[in-house]
Amino acid sequence: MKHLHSGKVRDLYELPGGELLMVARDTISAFDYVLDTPIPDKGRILTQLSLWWFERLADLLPNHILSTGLPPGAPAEWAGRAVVARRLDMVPVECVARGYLTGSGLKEYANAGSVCGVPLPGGLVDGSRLPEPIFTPTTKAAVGDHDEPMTFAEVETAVGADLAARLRELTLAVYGRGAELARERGIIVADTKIELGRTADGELVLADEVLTPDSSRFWPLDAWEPGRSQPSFDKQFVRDWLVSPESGWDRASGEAPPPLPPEIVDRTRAKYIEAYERITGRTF
Ligand code: Q0Q
Repeated sequence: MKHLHSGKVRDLYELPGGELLMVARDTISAFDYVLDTPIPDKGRILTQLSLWWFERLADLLPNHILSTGLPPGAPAEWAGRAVVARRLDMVPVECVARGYLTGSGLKEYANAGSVCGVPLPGGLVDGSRLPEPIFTPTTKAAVGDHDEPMTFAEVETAVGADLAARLRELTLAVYGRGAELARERGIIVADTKIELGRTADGELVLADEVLTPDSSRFWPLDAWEPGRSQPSFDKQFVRDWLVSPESGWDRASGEAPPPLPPEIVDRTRAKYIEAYERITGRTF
């Protein structure tokens, strides 16, 4: 099969019939580095979580999944973390919805009192829940560049008013469904990024992965406290260890982080399993 693209934690291939094969790796990224130490089963756990969400979102919109079985020629070790997807004409906009203010959105808000041109009330702090979820699209930056925020008017210029309205509507619907269900199970989905593509006859289809800790910020609900940085449901053990004296890593040095100790790997794997089992009600 032909290798098309490698992301931080996933690879994309083209199959002989023209379909795509998306393979999730066990790698984890932190502080904008892809760490050397894999988290065993992370790729499989997040692929299965994403497939569970695709099923639950099917009444809102179709998805790109054609098969979850391994195609001929694919290595057996990819079982459970590779999906065959139909090739779509991807919309040139990162479709992001935010229910909480943090990260780049918080920075924009601090400067302008708005995010992607959407005005917000005063007095919001890091981790504040927004009065209602907002659509905060960005450009699809080239590898190594940063995605730039887009106003809704800029999205309309890029893809036309009708499609822009559909992107906002679907992004907010997917986020709303996911955030509500996850919250009932003790997990805040603070924000999420979805990828939408179009078929030859113009149908909008949900692609990529959906509502995973890699495409979204997952926070433990019981630790939520606006006014400071929220702990990550899945990455906090890694972050805390990397910035602790124990790691010997100096983040300001610009050097890549050191390998993770087995205990941090194990506890992080357990968090991915916990997120999967809480949300899906299934045992991994
Ligand atoms: C497509 N990606 C993401 C990516 C690196 C995934 C292109 N059904 C599709 C999909 C999907 N999904 C894509 N293109 C056409 N049809 C998805 C960003 C990047 C690894 C995996 N890039």
